[in-house]
Amino acid sequence: MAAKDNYGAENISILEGLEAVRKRPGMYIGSVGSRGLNHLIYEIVDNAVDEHLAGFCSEINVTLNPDGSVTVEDNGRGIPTAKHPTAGVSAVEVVFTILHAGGKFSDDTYKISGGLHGVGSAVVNALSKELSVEVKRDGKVFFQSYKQGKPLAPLKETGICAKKTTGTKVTFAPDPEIFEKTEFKSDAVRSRLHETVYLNPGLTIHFTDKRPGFEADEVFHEPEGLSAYVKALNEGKETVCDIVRFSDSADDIEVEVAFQFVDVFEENILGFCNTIFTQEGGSHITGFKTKFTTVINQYARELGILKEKDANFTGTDVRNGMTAVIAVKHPDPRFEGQTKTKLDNPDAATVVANITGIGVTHFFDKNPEQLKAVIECANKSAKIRKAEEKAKTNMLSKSKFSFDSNGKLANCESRKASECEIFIVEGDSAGGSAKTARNRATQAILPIRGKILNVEKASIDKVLGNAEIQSMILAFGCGFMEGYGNDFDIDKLRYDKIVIMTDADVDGAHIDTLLLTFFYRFMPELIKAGHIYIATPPLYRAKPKKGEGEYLYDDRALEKYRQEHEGESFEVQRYKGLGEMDPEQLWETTLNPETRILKQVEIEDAILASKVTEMLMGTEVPPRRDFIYAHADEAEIDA
Ligand code: 2B7
Repeated sequence: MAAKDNYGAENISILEGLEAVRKRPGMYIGSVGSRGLNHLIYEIVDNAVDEHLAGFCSEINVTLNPDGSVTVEDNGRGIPTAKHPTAGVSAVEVVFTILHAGGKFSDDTYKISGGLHGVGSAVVNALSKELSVEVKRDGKVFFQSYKQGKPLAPLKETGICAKKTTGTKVTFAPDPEIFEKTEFKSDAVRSRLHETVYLNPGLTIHFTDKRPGFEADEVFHEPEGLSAYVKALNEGKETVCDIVRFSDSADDIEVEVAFQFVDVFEENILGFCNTIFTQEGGSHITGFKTKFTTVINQYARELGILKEKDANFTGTDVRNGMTAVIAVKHPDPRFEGQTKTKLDNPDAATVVANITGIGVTHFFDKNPEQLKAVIECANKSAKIRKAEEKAKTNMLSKSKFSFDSNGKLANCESRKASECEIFIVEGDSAGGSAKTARNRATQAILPIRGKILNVEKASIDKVLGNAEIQSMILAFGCGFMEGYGNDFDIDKLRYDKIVIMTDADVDGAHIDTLLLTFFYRFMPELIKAGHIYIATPPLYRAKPKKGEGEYLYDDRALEKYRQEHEGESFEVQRYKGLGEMDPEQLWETTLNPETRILKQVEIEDAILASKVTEMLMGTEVPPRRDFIYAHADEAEIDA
């Protein structure tokens, strides 16, 4: 303890502070898993970003070192090195050891980015096996190092440098006593750094991974800022208008907005305050949304698209297809909500609304054609919403008391959703076999007949009027059309797994595609949360004269079997459909969790299915099963 002489009452409370962080790391960084680990990097980087926001730092280097430590370096002013008037140690030491150092050295509007409001450095220090800091300032180089947050010696002058060379360099190694694993996940770090430069167009971040096997070198710099962000978010999508961008400030609140409409049926609106991602939204987002709705409705009336008797478009209508990023800087942000990521300041709503009104009007006054295209998106959404509202009232009145509208569902006995599965089975005969074969405690069977309606093509009221679709919606129990009727509630889902089970032929593939399209359009959350699966029944059963038979799931497996059994005689049975299997075989190959193969559907698969459906609208050619499967997640034995 080299710094012993300095240790008075103040220092005891410092040690207590650091100990509190080590005792409850989750309170400060969320978790001690890989997210929390990465958080250490963000805390340090955020301090450098603050220095950028203060106007003094243009470059940040982030290096993952071969020994598992991280180095973050900025070219800002360097943390002040002079003795802190009350703490009796250098300001550097205060920053790295005192939990409430936030803002002490800062100008008024300084504290702007980052999560822990200035105590990040001390938290990271407390959770590091070792940490060292080097500051260049006033033509001198200073150094101090710590172990588990405790200084090994006071800040020391170690050399000289050019007077104009200034900055801070921090190297730390996460403490394995605290973290489950101490290996950083570079993908998450890189995307966070990329996000940071979209929000700070003047900043360059250089990322280097020097760990053996992970070597990487990348420079993040986005001089186009939010426009580039929106462009990246919309990559690969068909655009409906140009990127609209505006920024201004009022009452000390800076506002920057970029948005663009694309040809998709959803909205994607991201908010930031002081470069912190506001996951739960808040006043800045509300201000933007409210004003945007008003402006579009005014335009729609002026243009006669909405007639006097027509109701206004809803907010959801006018944001159909919108991708937007709204970033504000607020001198005194307040965050509320479950994860403290909802901006609460009412003045942010007013300022964003005013600036949005001016910005949006300015753009659309000059670009009437684009305005019409955007209003057309709202119109489409409104039509669907109205049809759906009507259909929903009809449907609800028909089926209030039952969740099996036509008596086809063979439900399972358990009511514990986490252990329940529902199989959507093509055809009554396969449905019958499946009902006999299943484990009735946890497995429900819903037979559907023939080809369900093409949901891309049909209007919403027809879709919801379709008996097969009604049975599914009612069986699942969680409503539908998230974001439109606002009726969807994933917590009400009755089954953990929804398994599509169709014949291994082209018709089966077509039904898979239609079902995926339906899920994608009406219940995308089910896919995103990983509840949708496709069963893979075997195509063949091969049986040698002597010995056990074997199920083969595709042609490749059959070919392999042939090669392995060359010279032996064996029989191959080809299953043309699920109906050809007896209940026992169906159980063994497709239903039994121990032996079956399920493919979990990812949202990309469903997007693809929806595209295929769109592509095939009006044609008779069914897509090949391979086409879906080629893009499905790797097959996994689901145990
Ligand atoms: C609230 C605390 C954390 N700080 C300063 C000044 C510059 C500065 C910092 C920093 C991370 C890794 C390289 C202010 C602010 C402490 O007070 S922290 N630069 N960089 C950093 O942590 N980078 C500062 C006023 C005048 N001179 C310097």
